[in-house]
Amino acid sequence: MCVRQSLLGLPYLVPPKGGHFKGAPAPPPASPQPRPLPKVSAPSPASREHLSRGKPEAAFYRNTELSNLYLTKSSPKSQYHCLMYYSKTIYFCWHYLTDAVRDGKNQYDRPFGISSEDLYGALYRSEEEMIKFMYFLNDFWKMYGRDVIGAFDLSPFTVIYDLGGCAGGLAQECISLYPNSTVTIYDLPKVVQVAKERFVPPEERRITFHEGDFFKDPIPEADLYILARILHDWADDKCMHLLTKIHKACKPGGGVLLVETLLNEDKTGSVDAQLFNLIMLVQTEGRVRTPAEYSKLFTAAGFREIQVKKTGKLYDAILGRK
Ligand code: SAM
Ligand code: ASE
Repeated sequence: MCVRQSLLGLPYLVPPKGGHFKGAPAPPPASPQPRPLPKVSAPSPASREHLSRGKPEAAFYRNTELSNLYLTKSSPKSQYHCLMYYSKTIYFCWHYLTDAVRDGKNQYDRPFGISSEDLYGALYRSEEEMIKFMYFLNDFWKMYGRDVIGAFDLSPFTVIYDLGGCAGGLAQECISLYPNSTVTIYDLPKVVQVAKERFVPPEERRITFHEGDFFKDPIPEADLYILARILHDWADDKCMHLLTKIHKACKPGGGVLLVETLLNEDKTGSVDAQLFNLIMLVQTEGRVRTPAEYSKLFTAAGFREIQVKKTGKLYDAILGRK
């Protein structure tokens, strides 16, 4: 059997040559006649007893190690929330992909009957949706958090703000990799409340919170600002507004760490990057960009020494200095 990377980075299992998984019944030979469906019945009490005596090979279907790792809710690497958000929320926007391409804008009015004038008002149309989004985004950092936080040596930066830090998955990675750092999660008040209640344990003294709107409210001084999956939500003018504010607030010698999926310079890219670009079209005001497009925004806001690190995984990192 072989394991491949799927779309969106999740591993999936491919049957071995010959076409079926070990332990599963061999598929019937191809037949031109439709075959009657086999009757399916629950295992008899005797066979259940047999299974519970620890002979799982008697079952046709069971979790593989990979399924146990990524698909069970209790696993620390669980991707459960990610899959649920794709199927229960994003999928409804995809119904209107044609309209999104025609209109060149996101689709909240058609499936949900709400205006997207305030993007996060639409994404967080109920507290339940907001919490689902927070769990969804946090699942990614169980897989890729270490790669992006370790892409550059961030140890010289000790006072760090994670702007739009959400549920804090990256903040947790950051304090665990850099023992002298403290990270403040800056996000909208209702997001900060849920992050405190559900995601970040109160005894974690190196993670603090700041409630605010990064477009309207002041941004405090820091050595490093993390912008993970923020700029892809917005058109260039809003990105410029935010980056310019950050540049003003940043200590001299400080910087910005951008974490995003990147397209190639010629706008080709991995299937994941192309799919994310379409998701950004149906769900946000932004898009997936190339390293040169981000470098241009950074430079225009006053940042210099811009370095791009491709991680080879779903998300890459760009560091700019003041
Ligand atoms: N950085 C996190 C990550 O990568 O998992 C979350 C990324 S999420 C796509 C965007 C985040 O920005 C959300 O947590 C959202 O609440 C926050 N956000 C959106 N608009 C904001 C604003 N005006 N001020 C502060 N935070 C905002
Ligand atoms: C957002 C990120 C996502 C807004 C809506 C979204 C994702 C799915 N829907 O900021 C996550 C995956 N996409 C990217 C580009 O990382």
